[in-house]
Amino acid sequence: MSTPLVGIIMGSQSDMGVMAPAAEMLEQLGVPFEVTVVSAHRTPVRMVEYAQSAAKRGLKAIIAGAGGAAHLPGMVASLTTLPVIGVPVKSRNSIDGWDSVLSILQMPGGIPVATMALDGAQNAGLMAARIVGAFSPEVSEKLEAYQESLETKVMDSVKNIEE
Ligand code: RP5
Repeated sequence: MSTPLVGIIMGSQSDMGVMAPAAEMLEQLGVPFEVTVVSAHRTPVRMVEYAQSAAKRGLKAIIAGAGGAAHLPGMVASLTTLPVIGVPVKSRNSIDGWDSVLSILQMPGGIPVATMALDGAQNAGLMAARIVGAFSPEVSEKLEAYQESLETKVMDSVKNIEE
């Protein structure tokens, strides 16, 4: 197994269903990754250790998903200079997801989090792959092929409609 280049973390095991597409995307694009649960509020020391060791362990980007008072992505971003991609999770006690979106999106100047759409884990996987792909021709080629496959799908549907 190669050294993970992307870390996928989430505030609770209950986020796994929403976060799985990030892992699937990275798998499909051949980007090695790791997945674990890190809670900003319930395992704060673990969060600090994870974020502070991430770059030393070889990670190039961190995808962090959380719901409700979703402080994990922002706090992790404050503890590393790696790019952090935030996924707001619409958890069951969520105020329609807005709590998750706003607590990840509204970062103070100086500490950026690349915030995805609500439950947007697939794009988080793609964004992390793009970061890795900027330095890896192999991953970049797979991303190109992926985007071509999206175009082909749409053009096939156009043909079906027009026939
Ligand atoms: C957040 O609270 C987690 O990210 C999750 O989205 C939400 C609910 O967590 P559980 O109560 O299911 O553990 O911290």
